[in-house]
Amino acid sequence: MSTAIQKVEAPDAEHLIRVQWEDGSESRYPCVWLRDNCQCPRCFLRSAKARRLLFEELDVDIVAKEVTLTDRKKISITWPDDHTSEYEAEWLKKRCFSEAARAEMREDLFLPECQYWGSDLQLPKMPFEEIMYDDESAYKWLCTLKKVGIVLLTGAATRQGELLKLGHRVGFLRLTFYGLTWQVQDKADANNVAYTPGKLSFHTDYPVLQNPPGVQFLHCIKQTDAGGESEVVDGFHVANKLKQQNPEAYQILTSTAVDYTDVGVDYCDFAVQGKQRIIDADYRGQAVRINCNNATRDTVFDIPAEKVQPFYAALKAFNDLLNSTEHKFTYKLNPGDIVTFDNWRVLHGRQSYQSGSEVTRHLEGAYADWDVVMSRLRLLRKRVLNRD
Ligand code: OGA
Ligand code: NM2
Ligand code: ZN
Ligand code: ZN
Repeated sequence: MSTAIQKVEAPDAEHLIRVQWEDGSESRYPCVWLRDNCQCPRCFLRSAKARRLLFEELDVDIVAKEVTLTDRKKISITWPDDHTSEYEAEWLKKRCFSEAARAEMREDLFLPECQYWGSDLQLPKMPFEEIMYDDESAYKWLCTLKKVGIVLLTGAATRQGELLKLGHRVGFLRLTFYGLTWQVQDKADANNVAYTPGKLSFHTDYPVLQNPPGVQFLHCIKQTDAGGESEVVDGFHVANKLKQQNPEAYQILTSTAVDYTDVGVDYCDFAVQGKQRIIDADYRGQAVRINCNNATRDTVFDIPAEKVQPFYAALKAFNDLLNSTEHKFTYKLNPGDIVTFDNWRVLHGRQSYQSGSEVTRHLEGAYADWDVVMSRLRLLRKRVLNRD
């Protein structure tokens, strides 16, 4: 990287420093930000990579007293109280406030790139064993999971416990009222509709929670011959379509708080209540999380009576799009498969199957948080690409 500094100046009338790079481009850094981010041991705790400087100690109107170019790789600033700060060229360059530099940093940190899909999905597949011992494969797994929203891992053992291993691989699993891992099979007195042989229409898991699990793992241990097929659909892609085709429905689903409920006993007893919008959108109106589960949507519905039917009509419009053959992808899990998917984006479902006296179908499931998964992705990238 050519990050040598040509010139640095602190124009009198401005509360910022101008850095001119070797290639002729210029970056501007506000003085208050520079003082706030002084990297000296008094202001910054290296061992924690965290700020020691207290906000109370920061003068938000501060202006540099003197700025010097130490060598072409470092600048030095003296503040009015004679405290001095040094900043390296490369460090500054990464933190440039230009739109382009910020976009680059944003993409690097959060990998926002999204590859939409419909029934044409080429379901990404990777051997479970490979991602378990090979860092490059694990990195590729998590990048694809982030970008496409779904990856099938194949060749796991056909017994319980594989998801605990996968949990260790990423860091740790998310404990919920259904346990650290949970068994999807036909159960007597099922405490969840998932634990019956019935059809599960498109849903996301656990929208009753304030922070629904970001990532879901489903490990097929036993599969029934007839029925039990899986379905997935790209919720963000379909939300975009709804926004185009039926903006009124989109407006309703992105603004109406829906009541969810989950009451029962499993890992311990629980009585959970929550409110979520079916489609969570960001400031631009772009969907960032789908919260949709028909089974746990509460009978209590805390909206005015006249808004109820329009809400149902909007949800039907969304549900119709989810189920259109153009959008949904159908496949069947085989014993040893682990489907890993973005539970904030991908809605999943399954066909019904025959109940019997024996267990004919058994999946083990688990959740992880996106914070944990993205953390592992960044660490794997650093190791694989030998960066930072
Ligand atoms: C679930 C679920 C899918 C399946 O347990 O929430 O969606 O194939 N299961 O049984
Ligand atoms: N299970 C699979 O929101 C939900 O109730 C989804 C959760 C029971 C852990 C199902
Ligand atoms: Zn300092
Ligand atoms: Zn589910």
